Amino acid sequence: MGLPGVIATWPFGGPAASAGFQRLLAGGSAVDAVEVAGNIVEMDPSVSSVGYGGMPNALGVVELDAAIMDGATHEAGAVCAMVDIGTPISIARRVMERSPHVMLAGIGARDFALSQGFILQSQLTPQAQQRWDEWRNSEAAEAVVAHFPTPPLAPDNHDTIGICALDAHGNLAAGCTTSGMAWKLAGRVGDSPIIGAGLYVDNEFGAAAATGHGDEMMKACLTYRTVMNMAKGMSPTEACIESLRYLLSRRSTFNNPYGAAIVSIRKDGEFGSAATCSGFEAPSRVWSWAAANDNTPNGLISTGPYVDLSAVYSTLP
Ligand code: SD4
Repeated sequence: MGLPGVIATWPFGGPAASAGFQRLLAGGSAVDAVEVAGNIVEMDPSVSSVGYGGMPNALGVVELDAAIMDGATHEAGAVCAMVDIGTPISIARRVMERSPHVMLAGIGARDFALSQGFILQSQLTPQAQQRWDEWRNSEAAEAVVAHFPTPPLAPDNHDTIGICALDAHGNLAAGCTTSGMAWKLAGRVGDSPIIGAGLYVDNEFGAAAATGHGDEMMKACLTYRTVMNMAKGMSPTEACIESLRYLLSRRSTFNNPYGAAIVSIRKDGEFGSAATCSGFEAPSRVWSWAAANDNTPNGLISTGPYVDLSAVYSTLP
């Protein structure tokens, strides 16, 4: 059995990983740890890409995506394009545990959350409203409305908290929660709530979660591939790198600095991570992730590694 721990994407994953690890120390399961880690970021209005405080879509509506997967049971739950309900990863967990389905969308997700005792609460903060107002009055917004190109990105207008946890019983779990790409078309759903794309776990081998340009990433089933790479014997970091090399080989138009990144944890508790590039829409922005275990209980933030672009496959090995 491995060393319990939690890994999460981005610097805001630091407090999340730490809170998740505390939950593991208190006897919580890997699923509990993933949920509490997600909730911390979802409820933080200063994080402009997850939950309350997330950036809205092109119509000014905050649509949230989230999913959770339990390695012990191989069950999964997800919500997508959900409006006016907070803590979406908790709704995803309810879908997993209290419905016969895996994913609920839009109004159905919201009504299910209400039936579970959650309350209606706008997820649009005044700051996010102001950012949307500024965007809506820009030429870029006209282009989105008129031509539907990929919406312009800025360093703080997208990012997902992806989380993987291993508990003291040796069970794994993974989760993702996000407001998706800012200014996305209404109804757009990214990779984050899709099992095998934004997150995946196989209790025998490991767990993985992803962040980045979901419209591209979900075409390569990145996290399924990462876990299967660990099953083949790769280290968690090698497994992430191989998946991203696959993405880059199959999506030759995948445009760095639109980035993609993965975090992973193996059955023995070893952490791994990789990204396609530094930058992620801002030259100075580096790929960062956070991990917490007995050695780093407060969540240590690390950076990189990056895929060696000269080693991207021309044909698969
Ligand atoms: C999405 N993957 O909705 C998410 C956004 C993200 O870094 O993680 N951006 O496509």
